Order: sequence, then structure tokens, then C-alpha cells
Amino acid sequence: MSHTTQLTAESGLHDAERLSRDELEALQLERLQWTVRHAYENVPFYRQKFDAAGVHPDDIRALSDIERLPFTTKDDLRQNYPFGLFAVPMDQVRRIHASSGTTGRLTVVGYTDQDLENWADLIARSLYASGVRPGWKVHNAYGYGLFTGGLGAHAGIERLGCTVIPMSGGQTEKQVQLINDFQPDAIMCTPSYLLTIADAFEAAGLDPRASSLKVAICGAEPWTEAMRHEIEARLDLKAVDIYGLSEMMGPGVGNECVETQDGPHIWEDHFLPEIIDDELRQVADGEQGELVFTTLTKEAFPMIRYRTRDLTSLLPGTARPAHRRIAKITGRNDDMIILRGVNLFPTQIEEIVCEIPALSTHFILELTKRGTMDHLTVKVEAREGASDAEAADGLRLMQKRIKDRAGTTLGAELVDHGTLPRSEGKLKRLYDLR
Ligand code: DLL
Repeated sequence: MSHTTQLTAESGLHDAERLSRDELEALQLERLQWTVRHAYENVPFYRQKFDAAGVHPDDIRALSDIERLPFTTKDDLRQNYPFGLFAVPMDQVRRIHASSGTTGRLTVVGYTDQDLENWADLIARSLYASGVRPGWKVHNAYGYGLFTGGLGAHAGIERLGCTVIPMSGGQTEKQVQLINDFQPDAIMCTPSYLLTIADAFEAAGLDPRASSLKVAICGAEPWTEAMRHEIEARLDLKAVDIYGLSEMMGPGVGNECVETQDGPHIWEDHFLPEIIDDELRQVADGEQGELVFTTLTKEAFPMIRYRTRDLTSLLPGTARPAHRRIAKITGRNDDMIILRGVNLFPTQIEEIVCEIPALSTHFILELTKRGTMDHLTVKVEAREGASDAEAADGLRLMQKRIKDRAGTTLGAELVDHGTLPRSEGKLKRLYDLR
């Protein structure tokens, strides 16, 4: 079966983006059947799991039959380290990527030539949806290397017919210099790193609003609507959300459309999303839960019902009507802080900090123990130019809003400007000092 895809020249939209929902679902079913058979026939892990669950590839006759299949978890990847879940012989694996989890062992993923082709196409589609057009210069500040961000974005930038500036992450002063000298139209980096770059512009005596950048394609970490407003105001550009994870492919599993900026459309011709509840049952569109994905075209590394741990909901398509969107990700269920029985996500605090003009967006959360009780403190820098009194008022307002909205009282501390760690990629917000 051919999974090759083409961008249509006249409109820039891919054929799959013009399908009706019925046509898309027919394509998904055909591809799901292929994927399940491919995994069953080529990966002993899947064969054993399907056999144990009493399900065979022939049982997949409708999309809803996906619920008969067992889930796959990050732990399954670790236990099959490094190449145990690959579904093609090694000489057909053209590239490897890996991500380091919090618990040590790398999770390793692989791609055939066709997988890399599809990935480049999906990034090109994502960039087009973001408003990027052929002929633009795109500054790529996602990290190159084992991380999927840099090289993944790179191929798609070229595929769309843009000029790629392969800067990678880090060396922030040089980022500023290159943006200033090369005049790129778009930038790709994490949202937190874009703010670090904006700070570095100001430190160099340059106005970030005066840069050549028109669009930022930000992802790889949770970010709130409030953070989007902050980025757009500070850099005078459109910030759009790109979603992805290594286990599916990398960046470009979904992307927001610049005209609506209402959450990433999942490219459902390649990835089948589901949302599940705590009992691992599928919930209806619109309901919040854990995002689960099945790859539909991956040759080297098919993933069946992979539990992402990302919390969101599925929403109807808008700018690409057949493809459903995901709501902004609240966080991963491993980022959730349970404090005196209350569930908290760093994104909830981000939303509040960004609303308060006297506070900067630089904050961390420190978890400590006081006696037998867990205690969470927000350490935040005041915004430059805010007076001490304004900053102190801002801090009190932040605490009040956290209490009102999250229902719990947190410690709060102002720290000197420039003392909190700055992002160079994925930002770490929570420091567990217990
Ligand atoms: O972060 C792939 C990527 C690179 C996506 C560049 C976008 C841009 P991993 O390192 O495997 O892959 O991390 C995947 O990052 O499960 C989410 O928890 C989080 N994440 C990625 N994109 C977003 C986003 C890359 N737009 C994990 N919003 C995912 C919120 C995101 N969280």
C-alpha cells in the first residue's frame, strides 16, 4: 500500500486536508487494518499482546473495533529497548531518534525512507497551516540530534520550499545575531525559549517587536493561551501551536491553523486519536482525558493505542473540517502535582502569572516538605520596570487568584531579575526538593 502524499500546488492544501469526514474515516479504516496486521506480523510484542487479548487483525472491521486492541505504554518501549518494537529489518531503518525520559532509559524510535518522506510532508503541511509560504526563510531553533524537533522540522521546512537556517537550540546571543542579520520570516522553537530569545534581544539593545519574524511555530511543551498573548505582544508576530511526540513521529502530529488559532488539528490521515478516562475507557469528543494515538502509516515503528499521558480533549475540525483538533494540553498526567488533595498543573499557574502585569513570565514551582505536609512555593521574577510596591501587589494578587481558581494556598516569593533558570528548549517548571 502506498502512503505517499503530495501537496497540491495551487492551494497548498494537501489532498487529505480536503477530504470529507466520511472519506477520511474510510481511509483511516483501511490504514488501521494495514497497521494492525503489519504490527501483528512483524513485532512479536504485538502478536503476544493481541493473542493474549484474544484479538486478531481480521477482527478490525470498523474504526470502533480499535477498542478491542490493548494499549501500549512508555514502559513497553523501555522493556523492548532498543529496537524490539521495530517492524522492519534494520537495513530498512534509515534513521533513529531517541528521547530521554525522567526515569533513565531512552525511548528509541525508527523511521524507514517512507516514514521520513511522510514526516517531511506533515511538517510542510503544518508550516503551511501556520501561514508559512514557499520562499520564506525559517530559523529552526529546535535542538538537532537525537531529539526529533530539530531534524524533523528541518526536512519539512525544505519540503515546503523554504530556506532553512539550522540554528538548533542554545547559544542565545547568536540566535539574536542570526535573526537580526538573516532576517528570517518564521521561527521554530519552544514557547519558553522564544521568550528567552526576546529577553536576549532586549539585552542586546534591540526591539524584539522590530524583528523580521512574522510567525512562530511553538511546541514541544505545554503552553497556555496567556503565554501565547505574551509572546505575540512581546515579539509582534503570530504564535501557532505545533504538537507531536517521538513515539508517533516527532513534531507535526498536529498543528494549529494561523487563521483560527484554536488548537492543533491532528493530521488524522496518519494518526488516529482517542481520549480515555481513568478506567481506560474511550470518552466522547469534547470530554477531557488522556490522549491515545495509533499510527496509521508508520512502517518502521507502528504504535497501537499508545498512551501519551497528555491531558486534553478532542474537538471538531474548523479550518480543516475533517481533521479533529485537540484543546490546549493541560499537562501530562506525570506533571500533575497533588497538593493536600488538590490537583494542580504548572499551566494553571502560568495562566495566572501571565495575567499580572507586574510579574514576568519567569517562574518556577518548588515542592518542599514542612513537617509531614507538602508545600508548594511559586518563585517569580518581577517584570522589569515594575516598582517594588507593584511587584508585591502583583504577588498577592497571584496568590489570591491561585486560591480562587485552584482552591489551594501556595507560598509565593519574589526573586531578583535574572536569577531563575532560562529555557533553552523544554522548560522545567517544577523542582521537587522533598
Ligand atoms: O517534543 C516533539 C516536538 C518537537 C513537538 C518540536 C513539537 C515541536 P518528545 O520529546 O517525545 O517530542 O515530547 C513529547 O511533549 O507528549 C507532550 O507532553 C509535549 N508536547 C509536545 N508538543 C506539545 C504542544 C517532542 N504543542 C511530549 N503542547 C508530548 C503541549 C506538547 N505539549
